[in-house]
Amino acid sequence: SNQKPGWLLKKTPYSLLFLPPDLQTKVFIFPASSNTAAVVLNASFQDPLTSVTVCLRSYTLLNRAYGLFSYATQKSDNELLIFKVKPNQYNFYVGGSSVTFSVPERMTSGPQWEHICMSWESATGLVEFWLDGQPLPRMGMKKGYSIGTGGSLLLAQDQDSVGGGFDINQSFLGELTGVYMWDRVLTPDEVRLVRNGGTLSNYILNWRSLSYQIKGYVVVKPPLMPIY
Ligand SMILES: *[C@@H]1O[C@H](CO)[C@@H](O)[C@H](O)[C@H]1NC(C)=O
Ligand SMILES: *[C@@H]1O[C@H](CO)[C@@H](O)[C@H](O)[C@H]1NC(C)=O
Ligand SMILES: [Ca+2]
Repeated sequence: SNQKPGWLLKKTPYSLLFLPPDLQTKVFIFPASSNTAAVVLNASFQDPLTSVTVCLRSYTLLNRAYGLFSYATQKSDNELLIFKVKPNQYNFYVGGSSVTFSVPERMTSGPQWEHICMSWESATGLVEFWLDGQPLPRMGMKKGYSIGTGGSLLLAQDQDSVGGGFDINQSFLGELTGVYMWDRVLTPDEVRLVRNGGTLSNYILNWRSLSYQIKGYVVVKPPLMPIY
């Protein structure tokens, strides 16, 4: 067919509006390990962040390390980073420091989507990590710090410089969906709501209205099974 990539362009009687697409029924597929594939996100926040929450869902069979969510500034390539070291270990970075969450073995066998929410607040330094709706014991780092503006934000790689420095052995191979970011720490009720596909307000990143740019081999498709 000659169907145009409709998401960029929505006609109204009076004007052309450029609306970011609603990806509710879509996933990003990263079909191959690479040091080029990534989804670059437009997360414009005007002031340095003293609180933040990031939520996303991932689906992968990888056993090796990979970057899921990477925000790099001139000051630190790991200004905000969600990095999975191995199936039972997540590392979260703020301002170049990190905490490690060793998570329990999964009770069920077989592949499944994994939902995470990670938050950090400057006032206490506390990091919250919610895995499939369960909070882990909190840890802390970078008390008093602020996450800088004007950096480069992307999915599926770990930046070692602003916008680059990818390592194929730390690339994500699999499927991602439901990526959200707020400049606050979500309440437990809000985390549950997000996990169940509900909507909140005041997003920095909103999967239902996402400004993104694909780099390299990334495919956008519906999931093969319902996610919620
Ligand atoms: C990024 O987001 C900001 C605020 O939502 C918007 O003003 C800007 O046009 C966006 N940039 C791109 C390249 O989409
Ligand atoms: C990635 O890992 C493979 C297998 O361990 C290794 O042979 C290769 O040199 C690594 N590549 C890089 C860029 O580190
Ligand atoms: Ca890095």
